[in-house]
Amino acid sequence: MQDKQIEKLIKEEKERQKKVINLIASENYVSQDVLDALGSELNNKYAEGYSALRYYGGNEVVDKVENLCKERALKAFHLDPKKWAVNVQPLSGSPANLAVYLALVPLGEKIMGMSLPHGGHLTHGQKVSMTGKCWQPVSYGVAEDTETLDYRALKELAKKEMPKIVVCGYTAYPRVVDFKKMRAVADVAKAYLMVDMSHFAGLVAGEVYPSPFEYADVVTSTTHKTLRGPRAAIIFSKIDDRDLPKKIDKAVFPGLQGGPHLNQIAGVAVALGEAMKPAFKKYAKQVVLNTQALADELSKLGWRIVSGGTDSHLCLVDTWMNGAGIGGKEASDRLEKNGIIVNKNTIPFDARTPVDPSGIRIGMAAETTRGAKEKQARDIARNIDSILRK
Ligand code: DSN
Repeated sequence: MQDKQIEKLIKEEKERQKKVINLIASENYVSQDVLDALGSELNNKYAEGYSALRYYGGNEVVDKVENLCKERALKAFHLDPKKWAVNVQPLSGSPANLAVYLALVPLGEKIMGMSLPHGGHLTHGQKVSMTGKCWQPVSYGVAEDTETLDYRALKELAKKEMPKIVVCGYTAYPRVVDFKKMRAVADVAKAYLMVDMSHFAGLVAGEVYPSPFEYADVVTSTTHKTLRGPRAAIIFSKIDDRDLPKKIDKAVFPGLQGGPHLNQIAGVAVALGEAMKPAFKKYAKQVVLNTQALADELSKLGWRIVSGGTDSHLCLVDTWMNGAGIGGKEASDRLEKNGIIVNKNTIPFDARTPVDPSGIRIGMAAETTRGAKEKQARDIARNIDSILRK
């Protein structure tokens, strides 16, 4: 690079990534092909609109890129193009979720989503997010005794509040979601069912986590977590007489965004191509095995695992344990000093604050990409234990 300052910083970050054990549940390491697509000349092209109607000339190549990405997105999740459509232009997860509400929920109406402290996401109707300011949030959480979803309680809430959309799919919920039951929750209110599968999309593609497509009206996903692609997002919508794809396309562009990032879309296409290979299925399976091994080892060492375990790529550890342990901030700071990167996280019914909560969230997607197996996962757990007990 001519720019030595930035070149040096990129090198530093590359070295940092190599040096640490990365247990951030929403991060991963992409292939060189994904990086090459991101750094390609596709970055230079403006292509506002969709391949059937663009507002700039010179789109003969980028139209093919976007169409190929859409084709692969449907294939990777085994979707019939006559029944499902996909928009691959969202710049990231938050605008993708915002686009769905903009398309389907009149301003001021109700969005029912999980509260952030219980494992939801800012864009599932939190008051501090635009989604909780422009729409009325109806918040739900997990049951106090099991720390898992209580579908009967959710149905009652939906019946009482009559939201226009029910959102499921979370950022810190280690268990599988029963999408059939969530469909029944949405049906009580005659609401849309939106599944935000950002965290577990790679596990769905790898067929180790239930697919939401049989029950959802709309599925959103970032592409950079377990799916192991560039930072971007995609929105799938059911094709029927409600015209969902058309409404969503209009909400993405011109509703929210201008020109799509074609280099990013090419990177998503590369990642989706990789996710359809048999090696990816093995990877997804290993991610879950590794996370379960790590959670099991931590539990044996005396740490409380929220909900008693995990079915996915992440687990939540109650490090505070009602004062018998240490706070989440101290835990994450101590781990970082020792080269292990996690994030502090609230646990359900947390009595502490989000800046110094009771727990940490641990994910194994990134380390599994680097080749970790169950033995390394257990070693990491023992390492974590010895650092937190110091
Ligand atoms: N910030 C992401 C996560 O870490 O889960 C979600 O957007």
